[in-house]
Amino acid sequence: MTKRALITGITGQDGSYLAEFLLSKGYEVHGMVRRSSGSNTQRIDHILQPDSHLESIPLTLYYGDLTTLEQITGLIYDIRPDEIYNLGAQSDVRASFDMPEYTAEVTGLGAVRILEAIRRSGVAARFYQASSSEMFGGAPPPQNENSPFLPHSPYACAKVYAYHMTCNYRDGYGLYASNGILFNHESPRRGPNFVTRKITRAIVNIMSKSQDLLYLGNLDACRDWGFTPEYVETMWLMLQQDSPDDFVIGTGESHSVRKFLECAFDYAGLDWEEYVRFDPRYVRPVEVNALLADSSKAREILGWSPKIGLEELVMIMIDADMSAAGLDPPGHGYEALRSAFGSQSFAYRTSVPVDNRGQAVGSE
Ligand code: NAP
Ligand code: G4F
Repeated sequence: MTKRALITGITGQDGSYLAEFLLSKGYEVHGMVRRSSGSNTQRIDHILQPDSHLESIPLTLYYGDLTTLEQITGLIYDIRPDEIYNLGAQSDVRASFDMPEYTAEVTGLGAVRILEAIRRSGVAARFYQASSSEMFGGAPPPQNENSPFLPHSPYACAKVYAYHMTCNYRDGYGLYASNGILFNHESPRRGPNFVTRKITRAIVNIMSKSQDLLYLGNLDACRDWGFTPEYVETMWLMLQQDSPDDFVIGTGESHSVRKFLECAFDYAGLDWEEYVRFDPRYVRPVEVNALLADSSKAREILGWSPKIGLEELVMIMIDADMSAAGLDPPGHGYEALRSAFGSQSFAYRTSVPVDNRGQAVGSE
């Protein structure tokens, strides 16, 4: 029997890779999309508009918003999904300080609306909640499933609420509901305001002479940065277990923003200190200083371990941004992808070797 999955946040970085991954597994995929005055489907357009010789693709999109129950309940009744992945969120930590109420509404209450719709409908859907390492906030590294949550932002507070509600519906109503506590994960499809993509895009703009300087905030914060396509697989793995549970997912290596800068500018043959300037607007009222994942539980139970480390990640992102800008990339990122995952023919069949234009890396 074909399995059906419903994804909120399908137009985001993770949602687009997860959709590809589930399609490659033979799922019928349904995605909830916010109405927008412009286009917000760029990350999945390559799935929706495949080459004409391909068979029709079992991906259906619906308008909906996490701030209201009406569409969520309707979608769950109509689709009767086997699995629901709640990836939709106001996911920008800095912006959450400017929009605390809206962030709570979408990132916190959004999860509860779905849980409540599952409970009321009686549909036996398994639920994945996109929890975040940001919830650990001030907890000393390394962080695992037993570390305390000491949230340092409105975003993190909203995620902690959604995390606990997920556990509550699991314990109280017997729902199959799991939290993936994912550490930072990046890719060529990362939103341009997050620090990694802001840096890789700026480097390409500097090379093409359309940008002179890059303004950043705190360079001392440390993050455990992984490669997104490897992380969406863990979401699926979590929902394939006999019983629901919570898992920390990360590489087990942590680096400062400064280190990411050095690596990225080095790869492009540039000296970062010539181009980077400080702008206090990017400093947060409260910072999370150090995130480092202890993913022993996921390694043992899910059998998962990441293949891409910081240097490969930097090369993958810069190669993709250079290609998208019409520049000739050094190509070590593409080599890293090929050596880690092999080459694939069609983008939507596999989530891994795809660049930010949806092109299958390694297919000629
Ligand atoms: P993202 O690129 O910012 O995507 C967020 C998605 O949520 C987009 O599809 C967005 O739609 C949608 N969305 C925003 N507000 C919505 C609303 N009111 N109703 C319905 N949908 C809404 O985030 P991501 O990096 O893919 O992350 C996916 C999830 O994992 C998020 O919940 C994030 O908080 C969480 N997470 C991410 C990381 C990470 O490092 N990436 C780590 C831990 C947890 P538009 O495209 O229309 O904006
Ligand atoms: O790239 P960032 O904005 O990611 P952040 O805040 O760690 O949040 C991301 O990861 C979380 C998982 O831990 C997710 F839950 C969340 O949804 C999001 O995906 O910032 C990383 C670090 C911060 O310490 C920030 O202060 O980079 C520092 N930074 C320095 N200058 C900057 C900048 N961040 C941004 N976005 N822009 C800057 O100019």
